[in-house]
Amino acid sequence: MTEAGQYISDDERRQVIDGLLAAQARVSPKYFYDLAGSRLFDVITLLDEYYPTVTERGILQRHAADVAAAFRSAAGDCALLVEPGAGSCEKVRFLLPVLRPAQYLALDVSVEFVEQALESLRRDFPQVPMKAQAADIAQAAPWPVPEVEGARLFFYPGSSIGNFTPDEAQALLARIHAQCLGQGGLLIGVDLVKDTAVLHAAYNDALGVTAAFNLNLLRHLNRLIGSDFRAEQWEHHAFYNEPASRIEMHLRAREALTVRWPCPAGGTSTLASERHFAAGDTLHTENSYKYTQADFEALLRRAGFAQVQRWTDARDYFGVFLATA
Ligand code: AVI
Repeated sequence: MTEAGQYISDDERRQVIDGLLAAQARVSPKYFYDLAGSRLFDVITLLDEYYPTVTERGILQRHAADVAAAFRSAAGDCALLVEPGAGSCEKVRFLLPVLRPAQYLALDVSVEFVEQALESLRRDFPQVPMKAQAADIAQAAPWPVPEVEGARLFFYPGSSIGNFTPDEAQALLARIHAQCLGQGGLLIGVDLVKDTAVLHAAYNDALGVTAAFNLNLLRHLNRLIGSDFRAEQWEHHAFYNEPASRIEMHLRAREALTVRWPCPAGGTSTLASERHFAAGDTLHTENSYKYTQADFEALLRRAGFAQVQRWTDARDYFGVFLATA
């Protein structure tokens, strides 16, 4: 999470500007999550229309003991539970009492945010040693996961995997598989393909919270690269792209407009410092892929996992997959 006194590296700044200048302008969904964006996302998870959070929580609540037993029988006792992108560390509460890991490691870009969450988790589970480490799991750098004797379980809930393209998702799953060192697994939450109307409503809620979450990204970009986006010139646009099996979120220009940003310090950059948008042009801000159970299982297998078990809700809206190395 980047806030006041924000820092963005030259490389990252160049990537953002490249995206703004692309034929279909785009920006990484990671820029949703400044402080306001993180709070807005928390509100999204409480909305009636946004079924993924409550559905996944229900599955974990009902099946955590089965998951722990399945992991134990496939890989043995859990020596280390690692949660990439841990955020508020809420869902791990279902696992800790039944999995009883020897250690819990929460990885996140914002280590301060996770540290706060760990304070209350430590009070509730004093027997489990816990640590937070800074890590951006989308980056190529190795994750700071300690060597342990015994099985590691990676826990990646929330269908965040859906925000990667299927190729990127497979690469990320393969990295996790490699880090299981032949004796561990991955427990992952995945949003499933379903009726288009249900998907549409989840990303176009009646209160407009998802719209505010999307528009807030413009304020964040202004702080990061000094651009002059004006939120009132843009509107939220989200739809299900059925052939690609993904929700697409865009910001659509309400009128013809030009966005400007300063040249990077030194002034030697060859990148343009403005982009014109015609009325109706969009800035693509997020993909959220939805999988069938069979397709996600196939993806896990292509990433190297040998055994896959899954649990779903009564409507088959969401799947929790346990894949072992
Ligand atoms: C974090 N991620 C899984 C959410 C999703 O559903 O793709 C982000 C989100 N975007 C709009 N609403 C929620």
